[in-house]
Amino acid sequence: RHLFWETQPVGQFKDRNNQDVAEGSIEPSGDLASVRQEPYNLPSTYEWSTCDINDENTMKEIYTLLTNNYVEDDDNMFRFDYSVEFLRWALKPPGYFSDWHIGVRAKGSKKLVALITGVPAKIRVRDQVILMAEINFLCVHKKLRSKRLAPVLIREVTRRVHLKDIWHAAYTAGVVIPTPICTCQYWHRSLNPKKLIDVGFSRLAPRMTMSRTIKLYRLPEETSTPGFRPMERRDVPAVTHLLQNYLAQFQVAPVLTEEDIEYLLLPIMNVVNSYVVENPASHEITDFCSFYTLPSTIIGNDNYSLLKAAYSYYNVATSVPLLSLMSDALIMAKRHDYDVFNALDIMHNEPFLKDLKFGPGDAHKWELSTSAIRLGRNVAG
Ligand code: YNC
Ligand code: MG
Repeated sequence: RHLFWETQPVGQFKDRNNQDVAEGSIEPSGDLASVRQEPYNLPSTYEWSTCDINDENTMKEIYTLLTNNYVEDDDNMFRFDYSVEFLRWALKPPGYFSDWHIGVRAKGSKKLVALITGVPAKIRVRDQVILMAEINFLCVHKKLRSKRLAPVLIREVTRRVHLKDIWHAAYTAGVVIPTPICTCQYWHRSLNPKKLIDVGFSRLAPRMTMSRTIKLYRLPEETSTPGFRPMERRDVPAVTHLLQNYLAQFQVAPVLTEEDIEYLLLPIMNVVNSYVVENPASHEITDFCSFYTLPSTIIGNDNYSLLKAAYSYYNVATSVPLLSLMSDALIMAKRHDYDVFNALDIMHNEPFLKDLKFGPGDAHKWELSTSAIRLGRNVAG
């Protein structure tokens, strides 16, 4: 039973195989005038606090809450350690709303104890483009878990999304909640196998020595694609074009403008790395790859405290095989001293994962869900 989720306008498990339940919006788009005007009630010793993410101190408070209380792997060995710069990047996309950055504080100490955030995004679902909220960074302090605070946070962000006349949302979770439209799995490519083995992220394979393992994962120093270089502002129109064409083939995908691409993909040190392939003769931009930086705290290890991880973001290959482009991305990540390169088995990633020596993660799967929208079962990411 999901006592909270059963009350929400999301696909319900009981309808999963019911052919009579039509695809599309679950509720008709709401009536702005009927949206509740007051915030939902919190337990009496807590209060709502809209987080001003332009304020350095508030950003540090968010950072501290997440770095100590956010997502861990199933064995509680690693915990996401989003940097302040990354959080700023994730929370301030074009058109963001300040009042979708929702904190909960203890009334007495004013300590930040919970968070939920939303940012606006245009998402195409088959042939319909829908303005949605992307919900992320739901976090309740470890000492306040299992007190049904999460449903209050979710109701409150829903109310504030509705107040902007937006009636749909997209989000991912490492737990199964009613009802995913897509499930995917992380794959990991060792860049620094010795450290990964030392900290327990990976294990030495049977009959493998450390030195053979290091040799197995060794990468060339130099990228292989002629014209491969970091993306610059002047590349934005070409990259937008490449990416829009690429995303058009998927059943669910964001709709990205030049303004979005400039914001999301122009390199920011230790946040996002992006590379283009510029044809040496024609100067045309033919290919593009990118990754973002999300380190994890290594919990309780005497020798290492941080796992430096790169996560595959958007990649579009037209002039070279995707495999070569991704190999160059791995080389850049290695050169920047990342320990591991992660990718999900979505978009066109699956074919290159095995060839480039990625291994499947044993960590939980991430489920993409939508709120207020129902999809048939034959939708693929
Ligand atoms: C979760 N991750 O099932 P039921 S992902 C959604 N996403 O409800 P309590 C979740 N719901 O089953 P706790 C969830 N985890 O009874 C749990 N739930 O119907 C549901 N972890 O609440 C759960 N961050 O407060 C149950 O649980 C109810 O104290 C139980 O708090 C949960 O950001 C949590 O993994 C996750 O900080 C806050 O465990 C806490 O355990 C925690 O008793 C570590 O809650 C960090 C972590 C989640 C990362 C993420 C996306 C969140 C999406 C939220 C849904 C958005 C809906 C759309 C809203 C806008 C709509 C419009 C228009
Ligand atoms: Mg709770």
